[in-house]
Amino acid sequence: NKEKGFILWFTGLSGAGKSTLSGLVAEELRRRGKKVEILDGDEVRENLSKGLGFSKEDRDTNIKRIGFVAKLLARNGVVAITAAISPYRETRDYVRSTYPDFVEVFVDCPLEKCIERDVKGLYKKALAGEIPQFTGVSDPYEPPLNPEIVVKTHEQTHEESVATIIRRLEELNYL
Ligand code: GGZ
Repeated sequence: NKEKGFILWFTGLSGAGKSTLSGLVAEELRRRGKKVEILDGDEVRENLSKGLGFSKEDRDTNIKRIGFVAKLLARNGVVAITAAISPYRETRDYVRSTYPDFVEVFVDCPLEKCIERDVKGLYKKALAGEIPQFTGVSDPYEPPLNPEIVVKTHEQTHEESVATIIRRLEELNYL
């Protein structure tokens, strides 16, 4: 079981900390001898999903592509880490249904905190109406109901969140 690949699926608002945490978790897993790939929302949209927008249909297409590639990697022994907003519960659950070893990490951060951080200035634009269909502002985000892991990035340091994730992966017998 511990040699198996699996999908580690981060979900959460823009600016919640998905990319940062996925990078830190990847580092720790590599230190432990795992093969790891990260499918980051931003990077996927420049390559695999180039040309897709943010309608429900396009987001679902994006998420299903990421899920498909993650599955190919995981079944070859790689830990496939994904970090896309993946706002729709049903679409996440669909991806879950395509692969048995699927671990969902809810990066829980209140919208107000994400707006305060606004690392890329996107919330400011979205709140001004300059970016339509912006998740959390003018587009839905459906939090997971039963994620395997929850980290609260407004209450925990990144190190604590990484430790929470690693500990839980050990409990689930993936490490
Ligand atoms: C949400 C948007 C939008 C809209 C551009 N809504 O924080 P970021 O900047 O770097 O990450 C966000 C990224 C979202 O792409 P995903 O592929 O993760 O989304 S999804 O899972 O819903 O397919 C954000 C930026 O793109 N961005 N416009 N309207 N985020």
